[in-house]
Amino acid sequence: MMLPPQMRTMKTARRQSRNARRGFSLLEVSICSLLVAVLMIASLRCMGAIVVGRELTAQKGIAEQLAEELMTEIMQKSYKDSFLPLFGLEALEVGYVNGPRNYFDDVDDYNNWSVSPPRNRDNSNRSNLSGWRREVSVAWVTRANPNQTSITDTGLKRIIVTVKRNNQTLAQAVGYRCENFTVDSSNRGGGGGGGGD
Ligand SMILES: [Ca+2]
Repeated sequence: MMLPPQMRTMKTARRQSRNARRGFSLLEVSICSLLVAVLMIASLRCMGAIVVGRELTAQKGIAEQLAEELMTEIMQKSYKDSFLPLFGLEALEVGYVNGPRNYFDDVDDYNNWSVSPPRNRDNSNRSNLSGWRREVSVAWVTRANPNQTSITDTGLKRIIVTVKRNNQTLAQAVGYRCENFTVDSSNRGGGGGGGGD
């Protein structure tokens, strides 16, 4: 049946209004979906950062322990060799340049020690430390300014132990050893410095 032009106009207007409402609803849904997606991405990034942060904190803890352990070992040694002391390994010790460290008997024997992965004092390997490295540098420093190195024996040595994982430095320990400082090894824990680590 043919409707009058006025009624056709009203019907068309109602249809257009319904379409407009439907289009607006779809737009709202789209915006909501986009917001949810953005929030999910932000949440995942946040979770990822937390996981990475925890992993890095755990690795730094291991690195600090490795650095402290080696520093303690070095600080228990003599300031210098008792027989014809040189800076570094003495003549009869150069065969132990790569360990075992059982034969290191003074502080500067550790100079340039760099091994990956870290080893026990008897040179045996340690487990679960693939990609890790411990490095040691020893230098004479002036007493007036311990940050300033010296080419002559000042009676004070600076020891730096650096621990890296995949070439990234995660911990560094700095110690100073005086010539007139004597370590009382009987007062140290862990069986007086014995053992293999
Ligand atoms: Ca020595």
